[in-house]
Amino acid sequence: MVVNVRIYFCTLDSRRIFVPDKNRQMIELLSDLKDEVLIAIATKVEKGERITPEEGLYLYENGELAYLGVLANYVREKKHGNNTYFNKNFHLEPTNICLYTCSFCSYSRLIKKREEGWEYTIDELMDMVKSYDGKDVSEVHIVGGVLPQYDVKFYTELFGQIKSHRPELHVKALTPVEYHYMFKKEKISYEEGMQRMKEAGLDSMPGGGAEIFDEEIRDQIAGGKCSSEQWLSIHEIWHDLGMKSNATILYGHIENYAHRIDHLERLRSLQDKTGGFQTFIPLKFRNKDNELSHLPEVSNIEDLRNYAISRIYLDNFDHIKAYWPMIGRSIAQLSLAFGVDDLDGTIDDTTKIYSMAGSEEQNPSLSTAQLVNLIKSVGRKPIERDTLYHVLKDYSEVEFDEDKEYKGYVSLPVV
Ligand code: V47
Ligand code: SF4
Repeated sequence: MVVNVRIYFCTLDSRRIFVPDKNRQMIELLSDLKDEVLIAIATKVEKGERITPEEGLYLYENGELAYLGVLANYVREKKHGNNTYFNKNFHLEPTNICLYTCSFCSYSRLIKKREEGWEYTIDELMDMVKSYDGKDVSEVHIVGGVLPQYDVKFYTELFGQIKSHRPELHVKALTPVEYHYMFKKEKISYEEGMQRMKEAGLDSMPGGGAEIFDEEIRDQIAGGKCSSEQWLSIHEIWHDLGMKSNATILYGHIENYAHRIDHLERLRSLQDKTGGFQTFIPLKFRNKDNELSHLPEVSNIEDLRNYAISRIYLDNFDHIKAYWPMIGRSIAQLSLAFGVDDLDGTIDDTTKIYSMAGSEEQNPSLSTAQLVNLIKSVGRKPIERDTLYHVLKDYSEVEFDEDKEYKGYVSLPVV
C-alpha cells in the first residue's frame, strides 16, 4: 500500500488542517478545534517550547490521529525537512539462549531447552563478519541472550577481532542488560567496564533492554534483569565517555499511557544531562509464541499515535526511528508523516528477534533500491547515513537499473 500522506490527512478528516508552509514559520491547526488544552499544546509546539508530562498524557488520552500527525510532522520537518535516513547493516546474534525469562520474549530459549538454540563461538561469529567482506555495509548490530560464557573477555575479544579485520565497520553492540550482568560477574564497576568496551572497539550502544521503566511493570514483564536505574546509569556513563547510544520503548502490552509518558520523561531528562542519545525507537509488542500471547496487539492507529507523541515529547532527540521489519513496510511508510525520519532494518535476513515474535516481515530483507523507492514513493528524500548520522549518500536523484528497465518498458514507441 502506498499512501500519499498529505492527501490522507485531508481526506481522513474533513476539518481544516494546515500542513506547515514551506518556510515552516507557522502551523495552524484544525480551525474548529474546541479543546483549549490541545490548542495550547499546538501553540507550544509551534513555538518550539517543551510540553509537560501532564500535556504528554493529555495527548495520549485525547489527541486524535490527524492532530498528532500534523504536530509531529511539523517537528519532523523543522528538524529534517524531507530527509529520511537509513543505514546498511547486518546483525550478529551470538546466542538466543538466555538466563532471563522476560514474558514478552519469543526469541530466547531457556537453559533447560538449550538444544533448541544456538551458541556461536568467536570463530563462527568472525566467519559471519567475513561473509560481508566486499559488501556495502557500514554497521554490525550485535544483540542476543545473556549467558555466562558471553563475558567481558569474550566480547572484548570479539570487538577487537572485528576491528582488526574491518576497522571502518561500526560496532553497535549489546545493551545494559548484558553489560550489567557481565560487569557484575567480573566484579568491575560500570565505569571500568564501559571503558574496557570502548578500548576494545565498541563504537555505540543500541537502544534495547529499556522495555518500560516503570518499576512495577518492568518487574512483571522483565523481572530479574537490569533495573531502569541501572539501564539509565550505563547509558549515562557511556555518554560521559563521549560516546553515543539509542533508546527504545516496548509498548502495547500491560502498560498504560502514564507509564509511556514516565518512560519518555526519564529519557528526556537524561538527554538534557548528556546529549548522548541519537535516536528513539518505539517497539510495538508482538504477541506470537511468548508468555503474553493472550494480549491483543495494539492497532496501527495506535502505532502512529505513539510515533507522533514520541516525536512531540522528545524535543531533545534528533531522530525517531521506525523498525520496518517489525511494523511492516506500509506502516513504516505512513510513520514518515507521524514524526519518523529514520527507517532501520537489516538489508539481509540476519535477525530473528522479531520474526519469532510474529512481526510483519518474516524474512526481513530489502534491497537498497526497494528501500529507496519505498521512501521516495511517499514524497520523502532517501539519505544513506552511517551510525552516527553522517550523510553517506543522497539517493534523491539516483536511478537503479530496475527503475530503468521499468521506464524502458513504458516508453516504448507507439506505432
Ligand atoms: O529490548 C523483544 C524487543 C528489543 C519482543 O538501537 C520485542 O538501532 C516486540 O532494541 N515484541 C531489542 N519487541 C531490539 C532493539 C533494537 C532494534 C532495532 C534497532 C535498534 C537500535 C535496537 O527487542 C528488546 C525488546 O524490547 N523485543 N521481544 C516482542 N515480542
Ligand atoms: Fe533474554 Fe533479552 Fe529475551 Fe529478556 S528480552 S529473555 S533478556 S533475550
